[in-house]
Amino acid sequence: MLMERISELCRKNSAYLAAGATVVGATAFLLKRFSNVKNNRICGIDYPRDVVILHPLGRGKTGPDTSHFVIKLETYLRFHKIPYQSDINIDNYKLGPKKKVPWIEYNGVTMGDSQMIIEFLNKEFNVDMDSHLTKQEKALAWAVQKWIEEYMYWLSVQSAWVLFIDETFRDGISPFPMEEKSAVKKWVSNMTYTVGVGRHTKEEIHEMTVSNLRKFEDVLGDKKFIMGDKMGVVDCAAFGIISQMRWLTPSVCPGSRLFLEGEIPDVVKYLDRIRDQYWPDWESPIY
Ligand SMILES: N[C@@H](CCC(=O)N[C@@H](CS)C(=O)NCC(=O)O)C(=O)O
Repeated sequence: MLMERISELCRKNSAYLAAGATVVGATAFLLKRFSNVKNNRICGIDYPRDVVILHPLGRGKTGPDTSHFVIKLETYLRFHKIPYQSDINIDNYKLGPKKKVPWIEYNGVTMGDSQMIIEFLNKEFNVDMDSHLTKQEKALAWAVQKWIEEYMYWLSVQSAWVLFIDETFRDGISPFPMEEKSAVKKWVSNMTYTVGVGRHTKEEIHEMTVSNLRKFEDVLGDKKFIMGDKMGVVDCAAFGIISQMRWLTPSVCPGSRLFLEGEIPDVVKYLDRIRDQYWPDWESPIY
């Protein structure tokens, strides 16, 4: 009886129902369009032209950013004196096109991944930090860079953000509030487990960290930079990762102890050289 009544009502009011459905659909479409427009920042309105807008992670007490790859990119920007502004937001890693930091906006282009950004800016600004290298030297520099970025990076992350996370938060190295410590540990542990480094014991990680830092000391020797007298992109990457191991990792970490106890003097001189030249504001960056 009730069903019959409902279908009769529907038949009589089918035109109204169709119109209602159209209005609901159109509203949903417009809302979606509107929210997309809001997310798409417009160059010249939401941010200035001809300036790289850098989206970093966040400051630690002992260094300008807690992301290795932000420091890599910023060192490159400073080397070439490319004008940039940092847009600090602790959620930046969720907002960028690759859901990682760093990411940039430049004259209408939004881009993630430090290496892709460097290659893009090389073209935009007609610069090339590696122009002094031969083809073979470029390939060797790339191999060293990937060792540091894809292996030492994860050892560094596992140490600072899993094994010594209590000290990382206690010592003010973390830009995240204390109440987020457990969530951050869980998030990072999931990543390092997936990558593989998170499956090693604490002792194994310490041993790998120490032995890789010593190998980096051997690669450097008494050279000013990794490939000789001139700085290249590989040095921006190495500085990004190894500066975190020295200045943004708790001093109880066996890797940090190597720096403090004078065991890797060439690495110390190398980091000091780059910091003194490009990061006079390391302790309190002028953003
Ligand atoms: N290959 C990327 C790596 C960037 C990266 O791993 N960034 C980390 C911070 S150092 C990040 O955003 N992690 C957040 C996540 O993976 O969810 C690049 O060179 O930019």
